[in-house]
Amino acid sequence: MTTAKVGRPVNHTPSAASPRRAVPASKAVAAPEKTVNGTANSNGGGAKVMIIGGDGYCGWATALHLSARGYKVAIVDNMCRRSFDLQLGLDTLTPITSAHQRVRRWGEISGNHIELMVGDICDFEFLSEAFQSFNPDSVVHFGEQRSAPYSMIDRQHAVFTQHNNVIGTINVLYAIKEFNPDCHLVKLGTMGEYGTPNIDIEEGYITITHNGRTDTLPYPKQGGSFYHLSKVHDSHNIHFATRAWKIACTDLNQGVVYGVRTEETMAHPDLINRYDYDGIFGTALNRFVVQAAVGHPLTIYGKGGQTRGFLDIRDTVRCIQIAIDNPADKGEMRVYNQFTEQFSVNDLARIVGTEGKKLGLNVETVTIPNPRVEAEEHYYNAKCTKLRDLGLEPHFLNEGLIDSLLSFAIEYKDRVDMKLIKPAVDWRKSGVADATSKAAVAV
Ligand code: NAD
Ligand code: USQ
Repeated sequence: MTTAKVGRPVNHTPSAASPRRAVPASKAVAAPEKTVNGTANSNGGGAKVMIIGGDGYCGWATALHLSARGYKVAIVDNMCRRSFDLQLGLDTLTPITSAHQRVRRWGEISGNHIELMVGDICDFEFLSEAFQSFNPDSVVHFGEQRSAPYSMIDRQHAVFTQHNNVIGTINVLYAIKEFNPDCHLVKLGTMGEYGTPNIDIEEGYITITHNGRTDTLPYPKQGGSFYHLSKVHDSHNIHFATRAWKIACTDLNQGVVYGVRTEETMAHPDLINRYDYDGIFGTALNRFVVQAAVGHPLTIYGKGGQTRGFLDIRDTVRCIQIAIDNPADKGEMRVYNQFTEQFSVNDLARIVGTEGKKLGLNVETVTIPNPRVEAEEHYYNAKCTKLRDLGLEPHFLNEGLIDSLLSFAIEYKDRVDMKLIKPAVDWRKSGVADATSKAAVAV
């Protein structure tokens, strides 16, 4: 990894910041008997789960959720997400501690050791060592550049995103094949792989009859950014590898995640999760909540009819556990659509506006010329029954949840930099010149 050259996306040349060796960051602590607040159980039974991208928003919450439930967890992360903030002048709403401090504190309060391996999965030598030293039963792969706007800043960021995501995933596939052929890959895809077709969206596959013949085929993909397309390419590569090498994979096409609190991340201030609200990494509902808290009009891009699947971060962690506990068969790429409800951007603005007013906030909206190229009024009906069938009990978006999210944002509102709120990247203007400084919303 990295280089952390200011104004450039990180590259893949090893440096002192990313040791090639998969060195555990802290020594093992007591056996995983204790639970946080006494509510977790131990149904993980010591199963070994490697969480790639475990320092990120979804990954950190998942690492703690699984660790509290008796899984033996190792985090693999090269900290590039933290570098993006440094490069672009962004910051999370919440004051997050270092990855090392996080796992140390978690060990102290839970008695459960999380191994921390700092390195880049695009560096196959590092990844090989990590695989061979930890020998995972499952790998949960969150470790990608996940912002659509970041991938559209300019050519360099598009190339970085596709290189990081596609090559990283190919490396994970090779590591499983060579070192742990029985290891189940749980890969985070995205609902945005499907785009917004004028027909119902199925879970991964669609049965088509064409000229009198019928087949079940991967559902057509129409990613709306170079980021979303990196996930499409991952899905194709994984599908091929499952067939060629009999690898078992579950591809989770996740919708937009909202919320920040999980039981474990709220157990101590050092465990708090990141919360992005800026124009590059902030996602729709999380942004609207912060905007309402600081009196910024809610930024609706275009007509606001853009409809997506959404889920609470407490359901993300539970979906991952369900996927781990119900592995795909060898040679199978199982696909689940991981969201619980659909909303349009206008729906979200209405909900946040209504709840904000109850808290005495003056919530306004503003229509911003859409910086993205996307349908603003469209049909959207995506299936999401498979995870429910396996036991997911969703936390739906209700008044209580918005209320608590708003209160959370109000608690941290002094940390909000208003300059970071505006949309920072225009799909149509993405060019070949280095546009980092233009996208650096803080300048
Ligand atoms: P995040 O950016 O907060 O976390 C990703 C983590 O992966 C970061 O800690 C980063 O440092 C690490 N990483 C990236 N490239 C790496 C590499 N080459 N080697 C090692 N570590 C690397 O993102 P997130 O919001 O937690 O998303 C996690 C995954 O879930 C992503 O794959 C994303 O595409 C997917 N997803 C996220 C959402 C959402 O709303 N946040 C929705 C759908 C899907
Ligand atoms: N939007 C606004 N105003 C804003 C922010 C967003 O109107 O201030 C609109 C966007 O134009 C888009 C929709 O809200 O139509 C969703 O945008 P987003 O930024 O919340 O989500 P997106 O860019 O699609 O990406 C996020 C995560 C990504 C994940 C994806 C899931 O960053 O990692 O893959 O959600 S999905 O959208 O289902 O593909």
